[in-house]
Amino acid sequence: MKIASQLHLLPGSTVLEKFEKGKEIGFDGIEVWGKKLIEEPSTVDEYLKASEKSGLKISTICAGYRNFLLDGTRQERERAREDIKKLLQIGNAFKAIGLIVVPVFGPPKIPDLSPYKDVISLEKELLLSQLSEIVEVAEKNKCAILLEPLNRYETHFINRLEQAVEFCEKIKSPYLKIMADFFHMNIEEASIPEAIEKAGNWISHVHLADSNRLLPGFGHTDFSSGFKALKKINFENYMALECGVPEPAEENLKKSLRYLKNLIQEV
Ligand code: LER
Ligand code: MN
Repeated sequence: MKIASQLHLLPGSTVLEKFEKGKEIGFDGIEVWGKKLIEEPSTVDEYLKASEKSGLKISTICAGYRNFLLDGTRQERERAREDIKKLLQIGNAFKAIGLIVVPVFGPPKIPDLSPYKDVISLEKELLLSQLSEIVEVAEKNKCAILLEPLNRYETHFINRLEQAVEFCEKIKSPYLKIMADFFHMNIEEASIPEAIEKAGNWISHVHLADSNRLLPGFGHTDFSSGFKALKKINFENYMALECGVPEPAEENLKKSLRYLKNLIQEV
C-alpha cells in the first residue's frame, strides 16, 4: 500500500516546492485536483515537470470536471462527459492510475417520473449510458474512472461501496473501478472492513481522513481493521490524504504518516 497526499495539503509556495516537500516527508505519490487542469491548461506541464524533478509520481486526479453526469440538461451532461474525457487524457500523460468521478452532488437534478420510473432508476440508467461512452476513453488512455461513494450529506446517489460496485459489475471493464474514502465509509458503512472485503478488487484507490476529517490519527476512526481488510484483498495501490491539516502542518503530516506506516506494518 502506497501513501499519497493531495497537492494542496503540502507546505510550499510553488507547485514544485510542494512536490519536493511531499518527497522529503516520505509520501509515495501526489493526488492533484482536476479543476485547475481544465481551467488553466498550462498546469498540466507544470505538474509534469514538478513530478519529474521531485521524483514523486502523480497517483490520481480528483474530479474537477464542470457539471455532473447526472445534471438536468443535455448540455450540462455533455460538458461533464467532455471534461472527463479531457482529464482522462491528462491522466494518461501523468501515468495516473485514475480519475475520481462523483456522478452527482446534492439532491437529484432530473425529475422523478413515477409511476413510469422513479428518479433513482432513471439516474442509474442515465449514468450507465454515459459510463459506456467514457469508459472507452478510459481504456484508451489506461486511466481508470474511479467512482467515489460520498456520505448522505453530500450526495443522495451513491453512498456505499456496494452501490458503486453495481455499476462496475454491469460495465465490466478494468478501467471502471471504485474508490473507498474512510471519511465517507465511517458515516455510511455498517462495517468498514466488511464493505472493503465485499467490494474486493473493484477498489483501486483510497482516500484517508479521520472521523473529524483531519489527518489520520487526529480522530477516532479505526484504520487498523480497514487496513487489514485492504491487505486481505491484496490492495497495493495508493491511499491519498484528503483531509484538514492542523498546524504546524509539516510536523503533523510527518506524525500522521508515521502513524499510518506503523499501522500498515502491524496488519
Ligand atoms: C468529497 O467529500 C470527496 O470526498 C472528494 O473526494 C470528492 O471528489
Ligand atoms: Mn474523497
